[in-house]
Amino acid sequence: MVDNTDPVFGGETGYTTTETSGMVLDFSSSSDETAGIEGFELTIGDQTFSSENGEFELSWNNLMSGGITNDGEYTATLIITDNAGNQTSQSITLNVDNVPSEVSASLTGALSPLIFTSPVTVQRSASDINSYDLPLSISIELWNENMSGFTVLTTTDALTGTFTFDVGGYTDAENYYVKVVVNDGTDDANDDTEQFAIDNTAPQLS
Ligand SMILES: [Ca+2]
Ligand SMILES: [Ca+2]
Ligand SMILES: [Ca+2]
Repeated sequence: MVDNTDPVFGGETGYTTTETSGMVLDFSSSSDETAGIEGFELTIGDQTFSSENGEFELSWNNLMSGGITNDGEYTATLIITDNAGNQTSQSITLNVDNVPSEVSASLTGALSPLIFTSPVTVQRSASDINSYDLPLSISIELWNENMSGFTVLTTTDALTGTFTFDVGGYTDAENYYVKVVVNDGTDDANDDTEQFAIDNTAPQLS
């Protein structure tokens, strides 16, 4: 039997997953007319995975062993070999989406629970499932009525803690907001917002 013809690639050339999740790649629709396909090899970074039927079920640990440790676009190389030794090479794109950080915030003030005078304390707790995204950048913002503008009260990279600020100079209003924004260095910032009222006016005698 003479077979000088390369195998024909079949399947998708791009795959997407999220950080910490695995990925299933399927090239089983590849074909070789004469000799038939002997096997498939997929190389990610310096790691090579083998498959007889063209299906690769890769865990996150498998992907990490090939150097994929964060969100981004990566390139892998698939080589299909037929039983006569002919080979076809195909570039495969692996997209990894970021997992946004988590954050929660709570407020306490002198007239808790909702109407505050100074001092106001913001308690925060932030986390990210991907340890390589740390340290997170955390911003504590004070938004005015109807969320039409804000001031950054402080920034930090400490995941948990409290921040206290003074509202003595602010105009009384029912709808101020504290927004705690957490960013893991990607576009996927996350936040938690708490509404509160400021009352700096003493009761009037009538
Ligand atoms: Ca062939
Ligand atoms: Ca990430
Ligand atoms: Ca993340």
